[in-house]
Amino acid sequence: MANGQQGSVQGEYQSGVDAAELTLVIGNKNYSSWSLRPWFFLKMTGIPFNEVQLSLGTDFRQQVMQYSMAGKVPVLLHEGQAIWDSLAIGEYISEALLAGKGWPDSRHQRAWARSIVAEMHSGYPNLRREMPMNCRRVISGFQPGVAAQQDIRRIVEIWHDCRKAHHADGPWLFGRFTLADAMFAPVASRFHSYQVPLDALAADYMQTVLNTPAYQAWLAAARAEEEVLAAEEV
Ligand SMILES: N[C@@H](CCC(=O)N[C@@H](CS)C(=O)NCC(=O)O)C(=O)O
Repeated sequence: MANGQQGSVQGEYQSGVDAAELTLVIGNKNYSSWSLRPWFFLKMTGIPFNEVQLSLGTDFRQQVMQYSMAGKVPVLLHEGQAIWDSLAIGEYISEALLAGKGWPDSRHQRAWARSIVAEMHSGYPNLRREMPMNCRRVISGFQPGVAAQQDIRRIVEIWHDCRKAHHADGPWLFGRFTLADAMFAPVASRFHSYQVPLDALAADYMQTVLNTPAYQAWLAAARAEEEVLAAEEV
């Protein structure tokens, strides 16, 4: 089913989950790109949840170890179990709470979506290093290095391929909103912050992500945070 150009897609995803059942542990909204992924996925699919926010700057290790021995955020807590790592959390949400609707409908599309999500999850080290997520900042005149430019070109290529194939079904990578969009949401934020020049198709997709009430709510919270992590500032 096609969605409107922007906004909520919640109506398509009925989970019946009680907010009391689900807790997502995240880091600073301004900086924690991995936290944004499951947070955005839950918000966009309308699944209610509690949030525990930790500072990546202060006593992080000590605090996060209460939730996950992996020592990183995000962590999802459900039915007495901790699920860590953004992709494992996304898979869990799709399977346990969305009856599989977190992924596209056809096997072919699911394989494609899983491929680009895996590529995102394990790739683009130069983009990550040179252009750390910093939602509230807009940096003009930033020039990515050659390797980061290569990462950017590859991501734009992925967005093009997906949007060209699925534009008739809605504004997301696979038409309707899926986990793939949540996994690429921090890239949309980075492209905006670092003012990456984009063609119309890629700019349009970036804007689809940025214009959602979910992203806007994350951004408003990021702007309200006072902590500055020097290591994340370019
Ligand atoms: N592959 C993990 C990466 C998680 C990650 O690196 N999280 C960062 C915050 S964005 C973190 O916890 N950093 C703190 C640390 O490494 O001490 C995922 O997908 O969740």
